[in-house]
Parts: sequence; structure tokens; C-alpha cells
Amino acid sequence: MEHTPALEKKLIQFSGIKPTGSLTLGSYLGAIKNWTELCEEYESFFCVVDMHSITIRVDPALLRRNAMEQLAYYIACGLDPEACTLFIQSHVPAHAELSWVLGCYTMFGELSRMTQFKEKSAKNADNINGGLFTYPVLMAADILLYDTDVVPVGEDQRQHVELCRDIANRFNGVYGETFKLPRAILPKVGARIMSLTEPDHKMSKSDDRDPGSVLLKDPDDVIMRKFKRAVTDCDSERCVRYDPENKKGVANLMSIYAAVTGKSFSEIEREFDGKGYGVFKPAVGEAVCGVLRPIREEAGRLLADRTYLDSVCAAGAEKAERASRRILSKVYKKVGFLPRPR
Ligand code: ATP
Ligand code: LTN
Repeated sequence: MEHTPALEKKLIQFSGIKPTGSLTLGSYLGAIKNWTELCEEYESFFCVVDMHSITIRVDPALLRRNAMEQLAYYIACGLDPEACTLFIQSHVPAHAELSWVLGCYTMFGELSRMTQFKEKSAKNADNINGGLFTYPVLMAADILLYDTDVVPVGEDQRQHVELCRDIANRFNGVYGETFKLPRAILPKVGARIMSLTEPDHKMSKSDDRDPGSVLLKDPDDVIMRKFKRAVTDCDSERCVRYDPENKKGVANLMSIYAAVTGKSFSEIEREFDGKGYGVFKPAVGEAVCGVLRPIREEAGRLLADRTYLDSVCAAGAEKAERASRRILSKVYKKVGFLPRPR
């Protein structure tokens, strides 16, 4: 009799981005680009984490628009809805349900130490709500519900993934093996893209009008203008050299150029040897335009086809719902919740 080898089970990747604004070059290079590269090797779940967005006040119509736009950009960046599960977090109730349970295994001290909580509460001093504080617990639920092995994120999310591991480990310690312990995967270059105008701050999407943030939806002329005006460093040599300590602005532009072209820092230094910032900055802009143009155009086409996007949402929610129920029931059973009689 012919022997069929068991199909090897792929490892699982999970990640998400909150629809708080328009996606930036930072979210693309720090996260989405890596997702697309890992898709072949991993079974993949990517979520639009809309529930995470309401920790700050947000206009409901804008949240809906951003969520749909973000889904379109996921696809436009190369995530194939047939090959991976793309879904909206609030469509899958298990996220909120597991989050409650995990919150009971997360310590006040742990949550108080989270850098993002400290930064966001300093920024929103008049609205330091419970959701902002327990944000990493919901994120841990997102990850653990899918038996995730790896979480591709930018540098700023590493601490949250480590907390997720600690929560999973604590739960396993009490109830026996329940969760896999996931780990963060960061890109080699581009894990922390800085603002073009303030190279001491991370490029961020919360303020759409920030000239230091390049948006995936920015047209070419806007991208070029942002790069031409990018802050370089007031050093006397004015040469393109990778020195993140003393030449932060140039190092950031070099990281962007390296991430979009695949060139190494020494290749970039040789390419611009003796050419100065006036040549370098527009070259980075051109390279970024080359990568973002097809993505922007594809997202535009997708956004004009709402029926298609709705069908992606519906299929994704169904697949995610099925996958997440399995772990949630296991957890409910372990903690001692009475099964619902049928
Ligand atoms: P917000 O401004 O609303 O807090 P954000 O721009 O910081 O948002 P997130 O939604 O927090 O973006 O991040 C989405 C993903 O992209 C995360 O994995 C994050 O680590 C990554 N990311 C975001 N900004 C950058 C950046 N500047 N450089 C590298 N990775 C980034
Ligand atoms: N907190 C993340 C978004 C996020 C996430 C996740 C990332 C929510 N749930 C699960 C990876 C896995 C952020 O980017 N600010």
C-alpha cells in the first residue's frame, strides 16, 4: 500500500495594526513587509485591531473608514486573502473573551511598566482609561488564540510580545500546557524608522498631517517633498555615513534606503561617496516612491470594490472564528467554567 507522509504542519504567524490613522512607511517597513515575506513559510493570521483603537477618543465614522482602508492596504501590500486569514478583530468575539481571562493572570505591576502605556498616558493625561492600561492583555489574547509561534512587529512592540509570553507561561504553570510561547520577529533593517523631521521620535501614524511621517497613501510629489525636507545632521562633513549615534537623521534615511533597496550600509556609503545630502535625500525619496506607488494604486482599486472587501472580511472572520474557538474552549474548561448544556 502506498504510504502518504503526514502533511507537515506549518508554524503560525500572527500580527495586527490598529486603525488609528493612515499606515506609514514605518508600519510597512517595520511590520507588513516582513509579514508578506514570512507568508510562504508560515500559516498566517493578520488582524485589523479596531478594538485597540478606542483606548483614545476616535470618531466612529473615521474608525470604520480607517479599518476598511487598512484591510485594503494589507491586500495591496501583497497579503493574499486566499493564502492567509485577514480579518477585523471586533468580528471575532473570542478576542474580548480570552482577554478577560488573561487579565486575571496579568499583574498590575507588569502593566504599569509598559513603555507604551507610560508614553500614551503622558500624551493623553485627561483620558488614562482602563483600556489603555490593559491594552497588552487584549494583544496577548490576539496572539495566543491562534497558537501563534511568531509575531512579526517593529521594535516598539517587542515588550508587549514579551509580556504575552510571561502571561502564557504563568497560565501554563497553573493549568498545564495550554498556550505556545510566541516570540517577536523584527526585521533586520527598519525595525524602528524615525520621523523625518524629528529623528529622535518614532515615525507614527496618529497624526496624518505630520510632515515627518510618510503615509502609504501619500502621492509621489508629497513623498518627494517630505524627503527633500528631511532633517539631516549639522555635521561639518555632510557625507553619507552610517553613524546612528552622531548622525541620526542620515542613519534613519540610510535605514529606509537599505530596507527598500536591499542594499547594505557600506554599499550605500560607496554609492553616495562625495555626493552630499542634496543628492542622497531625493534618491531615497525616489526609491520609496518606487515601492509605494504600486501599493497605493492597488489599494485605490480595491477600495473602489467594497463588495470584494466585504467578502474578504466575512471569509476572514469565519476562518478566525473557527480557529480561535478551539483555544478559547480549552481555556474555559481549564479555568473551571461550567460547560453550557446543549
Ligand atoms: P500610533 O501612532 O497610533 O500609536 P503607530 O504608527 O505607532 O501607531 P502601530 O499601529 O503602533 O503604529 O504599529 C503597527 C506595527 O508597525 C507594529 O508592529 C509596530 O511595531 C510597527 N511600526 C509602527 N511604526 C513603526 C516605525 N516607525 N518603525 C518600525 N516599525 C513600526
Ligand atoms: N499593539 C500593536 C498592535 C497589535 C498587535 C496585536 C501586534 C494588537 N494586537 C497582536 C501584534 C500582535 C501595535 O502595533 N501598537
